[in-house]
Amino acid sequence: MSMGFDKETFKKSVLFNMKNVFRKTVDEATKEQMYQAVAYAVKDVIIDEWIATHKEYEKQDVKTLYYLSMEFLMGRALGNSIISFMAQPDVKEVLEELGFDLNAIEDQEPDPALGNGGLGRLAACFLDSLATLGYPAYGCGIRYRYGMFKQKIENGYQVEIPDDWLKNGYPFEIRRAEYATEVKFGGYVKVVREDGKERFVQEGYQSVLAVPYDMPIIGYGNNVVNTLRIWDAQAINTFSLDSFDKGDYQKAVEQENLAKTIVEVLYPNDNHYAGKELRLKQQYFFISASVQRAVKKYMENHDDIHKFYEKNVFQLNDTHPTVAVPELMRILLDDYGLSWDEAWEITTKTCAYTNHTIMSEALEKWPIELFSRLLPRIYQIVEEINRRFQQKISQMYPGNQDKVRKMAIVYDGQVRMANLAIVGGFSVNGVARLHTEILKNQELKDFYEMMPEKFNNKTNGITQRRFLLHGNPLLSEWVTKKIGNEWITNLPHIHRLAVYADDPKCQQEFMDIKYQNKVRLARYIKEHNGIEVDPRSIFDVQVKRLHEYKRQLMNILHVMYLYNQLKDNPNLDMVPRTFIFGAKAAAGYRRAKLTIKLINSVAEVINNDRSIGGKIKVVFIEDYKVSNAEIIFAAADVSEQISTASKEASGTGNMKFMLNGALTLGTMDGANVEIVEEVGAENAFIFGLTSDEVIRYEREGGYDPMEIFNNNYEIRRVLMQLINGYYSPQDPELFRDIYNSLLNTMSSDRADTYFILKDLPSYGEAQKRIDQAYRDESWWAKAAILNVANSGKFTSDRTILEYVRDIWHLEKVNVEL
Ligand code: B1N
Repeated sequence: MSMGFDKETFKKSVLFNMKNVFRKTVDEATKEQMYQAVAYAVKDVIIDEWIATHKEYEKQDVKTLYYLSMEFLMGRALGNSIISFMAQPDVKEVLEELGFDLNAIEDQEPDPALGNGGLGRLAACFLDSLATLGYPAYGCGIRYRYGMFKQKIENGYQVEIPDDWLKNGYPFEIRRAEYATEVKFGGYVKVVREDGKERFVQEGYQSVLAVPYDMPIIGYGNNVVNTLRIWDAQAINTFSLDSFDKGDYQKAVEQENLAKTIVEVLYPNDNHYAGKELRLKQQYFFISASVQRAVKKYMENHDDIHKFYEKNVFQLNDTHPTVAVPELMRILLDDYGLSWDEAWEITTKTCAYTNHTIMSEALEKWPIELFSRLLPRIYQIVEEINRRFQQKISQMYPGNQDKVRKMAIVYDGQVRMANLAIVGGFSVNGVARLHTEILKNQELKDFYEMMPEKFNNKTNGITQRRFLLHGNPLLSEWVTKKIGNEWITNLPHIHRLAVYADDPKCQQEFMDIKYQNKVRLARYIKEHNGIEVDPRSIFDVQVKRLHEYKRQLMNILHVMYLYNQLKDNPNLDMVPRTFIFGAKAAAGYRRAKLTIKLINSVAEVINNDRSIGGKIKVVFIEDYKVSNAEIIFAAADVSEQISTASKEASGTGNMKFMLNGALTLGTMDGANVEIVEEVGAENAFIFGLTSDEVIRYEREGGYDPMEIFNNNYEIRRVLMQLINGYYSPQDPELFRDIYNSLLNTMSSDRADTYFILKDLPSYGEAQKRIDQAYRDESWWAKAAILNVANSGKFTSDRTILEYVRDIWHLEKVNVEL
């Protein structure tokens, strides 16, 4: 049991909060009030460790990581905090004594969703691992007033509801007004001459006050509490309505509006760059505040700014925080008066960049006009970085304009953020082995040839504390009973389960747990979707953001095909299957939204057709998010990881399924490659084009989906059902765009951009293999247990240790209370 926690004190604290905050006794309290009272009691326990941790950091003068990210998809804090104190049984008891159920209380917490998908959730897993391993780190981000929208399904369509997560206050955050700092936008740069030296000052700007809120990040059982610091924006000067100066009044109103809009909402795009001015404002806002604060904090205890990089490292979570490079330069040049070379050395020794995608539509490129208008001084610095870099290119490759064209930071009227991030830092990493190889050999080939020493791979990972210990208590207890609890902080230890994979009794126990978890999910689906599903059927799950490259469309086309087979032959011998989908589509992504409608239309027809004897069910789970994800992973038999090879940088859902004993049905893409390597190809279902084949088709052409359409009757039949009203009798044209996207060259550069028809036959065969394999329960149980047993590599603890070893060079800290 953990140091800071005492059951009786905790109970008193809950009762005290109930009285003080709500003026209520426990028997009158609502669940929501109970949640608040418990959350504040938990914060009480945290706070001493939080203070102690930072005292220790200061005492040891540690090197600190700043993980700069536009997104942190934290999920609920209460349950995880309690687990981190190893106080879960006690808290459960206290609540039962007070007449409440811990699960129901946890359910009251809003799910802080300050992120879109994998990239934001990865940031959250990294913070969990950093604290658990005892490394000094801050997460730095934005306190969006509205997080990821809540999804409702109405008449089969996605409807977006604002996520007002701060409505009732958030008990775990602390406002730190003392660290508020000004961030400036617009205006112009004036050159001032002072004793023979030039100084650059920004004038005529608008500014906002960045005010940080801190959230505790609790290490597992080690007294370490790190900080997620998210910035709110406030107007800098309250203005008076009777202001004489019209200009001042106008400016004050504008600044007030700027502050309000800047942190208003998370852009709900995953793997897509929209190029909106407000987005660049958001980026500079939180970066300027974070970098200013980091420099100030360092200078409070050090006198030599030249050694800044010895105590600080900035990790850029994709290109979104790349203005950190010119912002650090600005501070060093303009505020500390360093020379360009001095400032450049410090900056490039401080910054490191992670690339998360090669999708070209995600590449951030800002028009010079916008960039220089919004950030005039920053733009000057970017131009100078570019000028010097182009000079270097010309020295290395004399007369080679092609190299300049490809690698320049400012080119063709645009600022290219990836190029800036590569040039401005000392490390560039991809997020899975295959992804990094593609970066080195294709996307970033020229940079790799010029500076190979910067490039490295860090295969993603996930935290087993949330996705097994918290999300799947039954399996978690079973694992601990078999092999002890070391896996909680040392996941490779879970390999000890492998010896049980062949044991019939263990197989039975495992399958019973899976069954109970399926019952739990079935209950959730009944409650939230009103659909009855059979927990004895195969739960075949695809949950992730909706994107064409992730190919939810291929999944549903296969369901349509299966349904046709069943209609032809109602006696078809197949294991009953429940196809489960969960996905949010970016609000402006038409085709993705239409795909959701298609899935729901197919579900509507199939689920209501009694002639197929319930052999297929299709469920679209509304509002897929971290909290229900935990329930979904625990219940899955089949994990759909079916992106077009080369397109999914890593994937992390794939790892969460594996950890919970689902078998992967996937392409050789992203981290699937490494998953299969760990678990063995015989314990997964692999199909489809390889990344080399995809890349060759993309380069050389030679893929014609129409040929498949003409020659494959079953595929043709399914595609015709998209345009003959089979699933949309009131509007036969409804799915025409999807049909066109697969066959019609006019609708995109190349029909079937993501090789869906090409991979469909081999996908269907892999699905058949699954149907056969599931009939042998012992085989299936063995393969599932082996998936759990071989998931050790995919803990984010391993990923963090690699970042520390190769990039960050942090020292582990012990915190004694
Ligand atoms: O990052 C994850 C990977 O596991 C996924 O494969 C990858 O798709 C995801 C712009 C992104 N890449 N790029 C984004 C998100 C928001 C945005 O505005 C791009 N997300 C990923 C973690 O490495």
